[in-house]
Amino acid sequence: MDKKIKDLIQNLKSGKRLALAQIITLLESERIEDQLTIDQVVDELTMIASTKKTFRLGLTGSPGAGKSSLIEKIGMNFIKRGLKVAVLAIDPSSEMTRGSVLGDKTRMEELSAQEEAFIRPSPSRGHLGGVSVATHDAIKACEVAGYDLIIIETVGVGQSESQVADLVDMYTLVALPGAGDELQGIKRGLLEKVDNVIVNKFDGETKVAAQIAEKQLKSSLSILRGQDIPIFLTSAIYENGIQEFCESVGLFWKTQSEAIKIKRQSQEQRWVAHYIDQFLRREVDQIMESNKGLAAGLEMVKKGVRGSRDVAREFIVNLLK
Ligand SMILES: Nc1nc2c(ncn2[C@@H]2O[C@H](COP(=O)(O)OP(=O)(O)OP(=O)(O)O)[C@@H](O)[C@H]2O)c(=O)[nH]1
Ligand SMILES: [Mg+2]
Repeated sequence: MDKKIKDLIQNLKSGKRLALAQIITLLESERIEDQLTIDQVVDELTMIASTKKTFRLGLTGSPGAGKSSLIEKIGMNFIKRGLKVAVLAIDPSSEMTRGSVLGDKTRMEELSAQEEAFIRPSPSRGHLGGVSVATHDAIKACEVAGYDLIIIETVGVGQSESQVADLVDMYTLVALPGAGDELQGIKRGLLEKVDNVIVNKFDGETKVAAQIAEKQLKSSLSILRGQDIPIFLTSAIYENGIQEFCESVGLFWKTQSEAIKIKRQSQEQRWVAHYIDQFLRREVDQIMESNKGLAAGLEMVKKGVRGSRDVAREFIVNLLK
């Protein structure tokens, strides 16, 4: 490891924000020449992070459900308990423009002004439907930098739910008032994975609809899971229900450290497969760019003389030879 990186890790350990931002940028790098360094950095971060009693909370829900508004309140709640809070917001729409970054900052205005808070929007890249492996690594960087509570915000799209579930100690669905789970586009896969649900916007005109959503989700969850999944009715605007949710996070964090440890161990094992997915994809993309056989195949697809499936399969067969 070169001296620059060693110094960076040293600064990270002493809690310097700039070092944290720089390390996360490195972890997000897709440059081939950075990958070996990233592997070494992540190994080191993993070792240091494993000694910390942190908590990783994931909030997933449709755009506009109120995730950022809730995180603002949840974050402030834990900062008032004397803890440090990091927020990693994964935004699929921000890939090109980093569009809603500003939106997120204004939704988390009070939190982002705190000395004890770190907020990092990351564009989702790659092919994993919203979460990149960099997020898994970035959590550890936040922990090494001394953050106690790490909150991950994701929009539950694509295939990302199992990956998000593998990132966090507690996985929370943020649902909107009104329509049942089908109409809200909440996927079965997500309902199967979450540890609890927040029905937000339990206020004003949407108050009654929130209660209806709670009832519907309760019955869907009991059929699907055969066990009680806690549901919280909240208003991020009026700060209702937030305290109860934070209490339950705090209780779980405090009393379930052994269960959390075991959960993280099996998550870490599953990350081997997630990393393989990502690494393979990256290698294959590279090969695809310069592969003559594939280029010829693509030409034939264009002329309509060969099928696309056929060309794809031939490419893979040749690759694995
Ligand atoms: N009435 C009401 N509005 C809320 C509540 N929470 C959030 N909102 C509003 O809902 C809109 C979306 O809130 P955000 O916190 O940005 O939602 P989000 O889930 O983070 O949205 P994305 O990041 O775009 O996916 C904003 O206009 C908020 O002011 C709530 O509890 N009650
Ligand atoms: Mg948001």
